[in-house]
Amino acid sequence: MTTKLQAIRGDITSLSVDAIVNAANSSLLGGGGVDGAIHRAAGPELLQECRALRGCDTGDAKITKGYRLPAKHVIHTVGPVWQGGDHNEAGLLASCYRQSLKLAINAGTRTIAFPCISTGVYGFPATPAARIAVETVQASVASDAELEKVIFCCFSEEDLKLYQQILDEPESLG
Ligand code: AR6
Repeated sequence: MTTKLQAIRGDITSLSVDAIVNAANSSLLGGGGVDGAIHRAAGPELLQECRALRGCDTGDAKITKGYRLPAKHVIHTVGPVWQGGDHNEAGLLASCYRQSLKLAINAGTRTIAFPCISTGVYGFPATPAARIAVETVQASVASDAELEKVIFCCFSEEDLKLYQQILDEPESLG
C-alpha cells in the first residue's frame, strides 16, 4: 500500500488523526503560533508530560499523548531558525520531518498531520520549506506499509496553494 500525501487548509488542533506534529522550541515548554494553539487545546497535562522530556534538539523530535486533543499523539519537533540559509537550515528541517515520521511509525500511527514547520516565527521561506517537507516525506514513507496518510495542514491559503502545486508536480508522484 502506498501512503497518501494530502494538503489541506485548517487548524491542526481540530484534526482527528493518530498524530499531529508540533512546531515547538527546544524547551518543549510551549510558545506562540501552532505550539501555543496545541498546548491550549490539549490542556495542562500536555505541559506536564513535556516538562519530563527535558527539551529537544533542533532537528529532533519527541512524542507525547494528545490529552484533550482529538489527535492521539503529539510529536514535538524543533525546526531551525532561518539564518540566511547557510547554517544547515535545510538539513535540519528535513531531519524534523524524518525524525517525526520515525516516531510516528514506531507508535503505530496510520494518519499524521504536519504544520509548516519553521515558516512562522522561525522565518524559513515558505517555498523551499514546502519542497523539503514534501520531498522528505515522500522519501521517508516510500517503504512503509502501515502509514496510510500524511496531511500537510496549512494555515494560510497561500501555503495550501504552494503545497498543492508541489504535490501535483509529476516528479512528486513517487
Ligand atoms: N494549525 C496549523 N498551522 C498553524 C496553526 C494552527 N493552529 N497556528 C499557526 N500555524 P510557528 P515556527 C502555522 O510560528 O516557525 C513558537 O512560539 C503558521 O501559520 O507556529 O516553527 C514555538 O514555541 C506557520 O505556517 O512555528 C517556537 O518558539 C506554521 O504554523 C516557534 O514558534 C509554523 O509557524 C517555532 O516557530
